[in-house]
Amino acid sequence: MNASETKKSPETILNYNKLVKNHQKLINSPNNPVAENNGIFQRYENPVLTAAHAPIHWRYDLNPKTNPLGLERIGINATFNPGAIKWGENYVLVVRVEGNDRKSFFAIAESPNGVDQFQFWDKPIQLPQTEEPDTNVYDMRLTRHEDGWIYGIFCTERKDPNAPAGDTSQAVANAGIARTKDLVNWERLPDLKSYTGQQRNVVLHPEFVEGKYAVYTRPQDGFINVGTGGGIGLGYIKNMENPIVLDEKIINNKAYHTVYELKNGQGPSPIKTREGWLHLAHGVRNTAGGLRYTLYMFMTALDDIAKVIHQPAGYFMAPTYKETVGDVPNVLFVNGWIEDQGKVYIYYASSDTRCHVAVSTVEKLIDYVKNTPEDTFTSAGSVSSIINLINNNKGLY
Ligand code: M1P
Repeated sequence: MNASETKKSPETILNYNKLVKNHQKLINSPNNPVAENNGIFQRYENPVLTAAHAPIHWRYDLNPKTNPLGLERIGINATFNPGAIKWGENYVLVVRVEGNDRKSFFAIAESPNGVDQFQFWDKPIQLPQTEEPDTNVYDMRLTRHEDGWIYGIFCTERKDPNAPAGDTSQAVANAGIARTKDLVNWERLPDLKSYTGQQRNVVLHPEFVEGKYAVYTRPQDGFINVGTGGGIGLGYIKNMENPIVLDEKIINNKAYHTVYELKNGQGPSPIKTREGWLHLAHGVRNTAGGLRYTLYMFMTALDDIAKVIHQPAGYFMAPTYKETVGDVPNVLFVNGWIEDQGKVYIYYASSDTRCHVAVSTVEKLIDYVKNTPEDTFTSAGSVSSIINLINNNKGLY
């Protein structure tokens, strides 16, 4: 190939300029609250992150010698399930970025206001490996622990060594653990050791409990099906450098004919309030159209984090029509929220494809968990709750 053949053509230069311009336009487009809300939380019009937010220099070889035609080299398929943390004045997400090759990895995106202008840092996180390399990693929960570290607990997935010959999809899920003080340098700790099968949706509680680390778990028999496992568990770890979970017990179980009938999982680390710990979780039920993932809330006691003291019936958030569409349809999933001076920024993802924000307040969420009727587990019970409300409203409408 001679020199003139390797030069960028005018058409290629035009394409690059257009790419950069459109990317900047996407990042800088304002995000407005949607017109309607239920008083509990405020959704926003646009996703805060999509695959198109991935930086151009992650995707394109910008060297005219090696990419004279200006083609995309590495495709990004989705950005979803972010962990979240307030970082100085800014709002930071540790995003699950998934390439066209199906591998997920973590990358940090930062915004000055929490609802728009999220921009990825220069490079994805290069996560240190254990002796047994991860095949795939995803869904990092961030916890600013009172020991001074920021912990990121995530799912690490590897091929099941006991899968029958010819079965190329069986995997084993476990919790990988990394910690940092600056979000740049990450120290990898050993993977979680628990005695209850596979683990996904493992989350660190931010405070010591009787001198131990407390972790929310989700024991499961298989990779997808929780089987006889399931429910949100709570266990204790003496030393994060040798993370063995002790005394694991289920504090919030799956239950027949609820939105968390099939399985559930703790979302982000809980928020401490004057009334108790606010928890956000996902619940899964089966339908003729496949699994449906919605978000629900509950509150645990300040003096006993194993005790659920309030749990509203049903879901807190379910996918809107637009949110039902994506790689894995009908899914809302959450593993990041930020409490900031009484405001709560909930970073949820839809259909394993993109990230959104919904904004509420601690005050509203406490009211929601305390005063929404609990599940009665029957239709007649649901009607009773409505009749009570109607009777209390008599004379008021
Ligand atoms: O595809 C929906 C979600 O499925 C898994 O969650 P769970 O373990 O509760 O079924 C995870 O893979 C999650 O990342 C994904 O969003």
